[in-house]
Amino acid sequence: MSYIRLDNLRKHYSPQIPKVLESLPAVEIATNYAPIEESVSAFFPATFGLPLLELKEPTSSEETQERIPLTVGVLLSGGQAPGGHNVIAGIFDALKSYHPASSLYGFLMGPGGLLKKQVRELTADVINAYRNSGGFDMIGSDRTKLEKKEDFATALKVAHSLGLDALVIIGGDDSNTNAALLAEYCQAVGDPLVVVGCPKTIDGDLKNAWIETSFGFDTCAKVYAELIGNIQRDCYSSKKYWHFIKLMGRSASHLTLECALLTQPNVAIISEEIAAHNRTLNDIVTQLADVIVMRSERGMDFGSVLIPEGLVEFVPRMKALIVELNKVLAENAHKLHLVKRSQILNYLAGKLTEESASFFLSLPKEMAYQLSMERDPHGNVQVSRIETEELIVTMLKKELDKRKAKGEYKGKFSALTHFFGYEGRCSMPSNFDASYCYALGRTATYLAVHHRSGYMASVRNLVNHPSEWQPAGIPLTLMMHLEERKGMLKAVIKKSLVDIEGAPFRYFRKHRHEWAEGIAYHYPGPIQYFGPSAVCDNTTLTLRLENHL
Ligand code: FBP
Repeated sequence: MSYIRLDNLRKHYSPQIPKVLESLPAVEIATNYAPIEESVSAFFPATFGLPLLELKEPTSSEETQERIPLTVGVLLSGGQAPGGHNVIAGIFDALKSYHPASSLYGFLMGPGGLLKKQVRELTADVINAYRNSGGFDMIGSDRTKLEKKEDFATALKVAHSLGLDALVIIGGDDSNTNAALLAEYCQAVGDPLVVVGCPKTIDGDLKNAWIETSFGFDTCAKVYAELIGNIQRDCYSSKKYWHFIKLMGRSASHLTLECALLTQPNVAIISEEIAAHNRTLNDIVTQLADVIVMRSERGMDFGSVLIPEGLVEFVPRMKALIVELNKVLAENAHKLHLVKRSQILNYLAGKLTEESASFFLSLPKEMAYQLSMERDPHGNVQVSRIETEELIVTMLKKELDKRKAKGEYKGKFSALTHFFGYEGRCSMPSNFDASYCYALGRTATYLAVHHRSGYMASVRNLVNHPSEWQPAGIPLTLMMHLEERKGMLKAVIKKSLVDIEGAPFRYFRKHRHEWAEGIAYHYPGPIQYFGPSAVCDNTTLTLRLENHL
């Protein structure tokens, strides 16, 4: 029998593309204007108020201008997300079909590579080696922020030295906010460089009225759901463990919710609900203990619990502590290396309010250390490294022991913890993400061809067949609102959290009691790349429910 490696075979997969993107589309101004956050205009005097754009099939007489080769730069920013290479492939193919002498440069290791002019030309050989593959290793990524005037001036100098007509920034909300700032800078200094963004993040929190989902979310959720399903089947087979599974998603719980919809665990904690009801860690533990006791009484000393990695930041008391710690860490950054590890917790506690200090010191030591770790360049707590699942299990053991002592619980609690994060972020993109990313890349190129700067490439109608997807250009400033960052009001792209009145959460709320009480596990199995379209081309349940399917 012959043998073919899937990753090799996959290089030859042809993403399905919207009809509109098969050849150079025309750009039309959309008539359905959305409400605008006027307060943002002060921060973006040159680019605020751009119209929404739709890409349409051109009429045959439409293109009159001579085509001149374009030179475009691209960079990946932030955490990896499946499909990034296909965005680049989409940009490349559209550029070459626009004019074969066009060229594409990739900046190495993200925005940092742009500032240092670390760059490689992306030729057909390079692109072909990475088609439909996971990861960002074609050019790498980092979390360098582009937000200072000097950074923009350096970026422009680099762009000029390479003769760039356009720069495509593939990133999440913060990276696209920075893309908007660069576009604004270019406009303000009269530079013709076109800056276009693409919506990336496995967290799924870069979505709004115009962006249906960020790329990578679909694949990641499917990978995690496969693993959760496998664990649940093991759990149901041996009937002896409780599995506590933390899932990536720095702030929003979209990944946890989608995985819950796909696998129907006994419990899924959704951070946004915890925050909405002002629940404490003790409330969460009490609720979990109630489910464990109830299942035990029914003869089921086993189960599955999904925990979003951002949970700690949504528990009000913890949130207050993190805000204080952020400030203390920033103010004392230059002195911290002088403090011994054995003294660091007391040192930090000494600088917190009395209430936060006593809460901080009451936490398990490891957790307190994890909360004190350096923030990422955007000021975020590195929640992936906080072992919330361990904290919850430790607290649960105590609570169940108490109940046992009172004769309220007779079961056996044997807990195992897991964290699914990095194992999903670079996986081979699903058919959906492969096609979606490719379409985003083509859209970005066509926005550049039409000199539309300050836009995010968008592809909509995603629950339909890809041929019916609708590409568009969304003004970056349209997605912004004002937020306080490091004590200052800034205009930033708004992060989308789980809407607890939205259809996906309502579906979860309606069913979670039956999932808690019995066995309703689903075992989704691995991502399918071949087979019936209804199995291998579908996207998330979140999107289906949001579209009333
Ligand atoms: P982005 O928001 O940049 O897409 O990154 C998302 C994410 O994968 C989070 O889910 C996670 O908390 C974080 O990155 C981990 O970051 P790092 O790669 O720096 O450890």
